[in-house]
Amino acid sequence: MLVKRKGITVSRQIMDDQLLHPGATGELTGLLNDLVVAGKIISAEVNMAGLADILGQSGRTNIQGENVQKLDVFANQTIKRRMEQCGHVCVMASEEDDDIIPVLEGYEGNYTIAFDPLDGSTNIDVNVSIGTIFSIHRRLSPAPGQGNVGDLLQKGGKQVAAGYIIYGSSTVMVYTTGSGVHGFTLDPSVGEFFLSHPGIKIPDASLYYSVNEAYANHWFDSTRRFIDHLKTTDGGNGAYSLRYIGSLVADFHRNLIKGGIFLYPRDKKSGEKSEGKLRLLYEAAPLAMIAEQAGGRAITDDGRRILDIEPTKLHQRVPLIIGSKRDVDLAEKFLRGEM
Ligand code: AHM
Ligand code: MG
Repeated sequence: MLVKRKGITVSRQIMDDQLLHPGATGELTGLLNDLVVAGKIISAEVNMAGLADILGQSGRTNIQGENVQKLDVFANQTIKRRMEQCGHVCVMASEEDDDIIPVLEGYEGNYTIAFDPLDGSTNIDVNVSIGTIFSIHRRLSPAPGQGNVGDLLQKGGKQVAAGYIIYGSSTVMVYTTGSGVHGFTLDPSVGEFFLSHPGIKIPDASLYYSVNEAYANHWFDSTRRFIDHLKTTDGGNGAYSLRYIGSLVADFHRNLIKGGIFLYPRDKKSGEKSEGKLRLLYEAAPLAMIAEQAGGRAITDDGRRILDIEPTKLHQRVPLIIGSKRDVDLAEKFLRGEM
C-alpha cells in the first residue's frame, strides 16, 4: 500500500488506484481524468456565475464559445461532452435528461456513468455550495457498441467508482474506486486538484443531524421520535445540532468530514408508498458507496441497504438515511420500533 502524502495530484491518485488492480486497462483512469476536467470547467463557470448577471448574457462566452447559460444546463452539457468522447463510456444517464444518453459513434467504451450535473438546484443562484455527483459501473451488454438502459440499472453495490465535486468556498473532489475515500482541493491558480483529505473516515461519533425540519408536521412517528431523541440526548459527545443546507452534496460533505446523519425520509404527505425525493442512481447510490468506504452507513427508512437496491427505473427515487455509523444504527432502531 502506497503512503498517501497531502499534495499529490488527483491524476496521480487515480493512477495509484489503477495500480491496485493489476489487470486494469487504464480505461477507468481515463474516464476519471476526463471527469476531473469537466469538474474544473464547471468550477470556473460557477465562480463566474455572479458576474454573469453583471456582464449580461452577451458579455462573455464560455470555454465552448457559447453565451453563458443557466448553470445546471451548462454543467449537464459539459459532462456529457467530456464523457461522450472520452472513449470509455458506452451510455450515460443524467438527472437533467429523461432518457439514456448515447455516446459518440466510435467512442463507445466499457463503462456507464450516471450523474447529477449540479445538485442543490435551489441554491444555484444564491452562492450556496452545490455539487456534481457521479456513479460509474462496468457495462453488462457485450462490447463494442452503444450501451443500453440495462447497463445503467445496476445496484449501487456494483459501482466501480463514485464521487462528487463540491463547488463551495473551495472546489473539492471526493471519490472512491473501492479502496478508500480521498478528497482533493482545486488550486484555481494552477488549475490542479491536490490531495487535501487522504483516507477519509467519517467520524463515528457525531454532533449533527441534517433533515428538512419544515416537514416535521408530516413525518411518520418513527422519524419524529428519532429526531426528538437527538435533540434531547447528548449522544455521549455533546448535544446534537441541526445543520441543513438543502444541497445534498454540501450536507453530505459536512457530515463526512465532521460526522453526522442526513435524512430525507418518506412522510405522510408523500405517502408510505412513495419513495421520498432523492434519486437512487445518481444521488443516493454514489454517496452510499462513499459513506460505506469511509466507515459510515446508508439505508432507506425501512432499513434496506442502499447499495443492495436493484433499480428498475433511471430516475427512481429512494428514501435516504446516510452518515456516521453510530447515528444510522440508532436511526435504524427507531425505524424498527425498537426505541
Ligand atoms: P435537485 O436535484 O433538484 O437539486 O434536488 C435535490 C436536492 C438535494 O440537494 C437536497 O438534499 C434536497 O433536494 C433538498 O430538498 P428540500 O428542499 O425538500 O429539503
Ligand atoms: Mg439532485
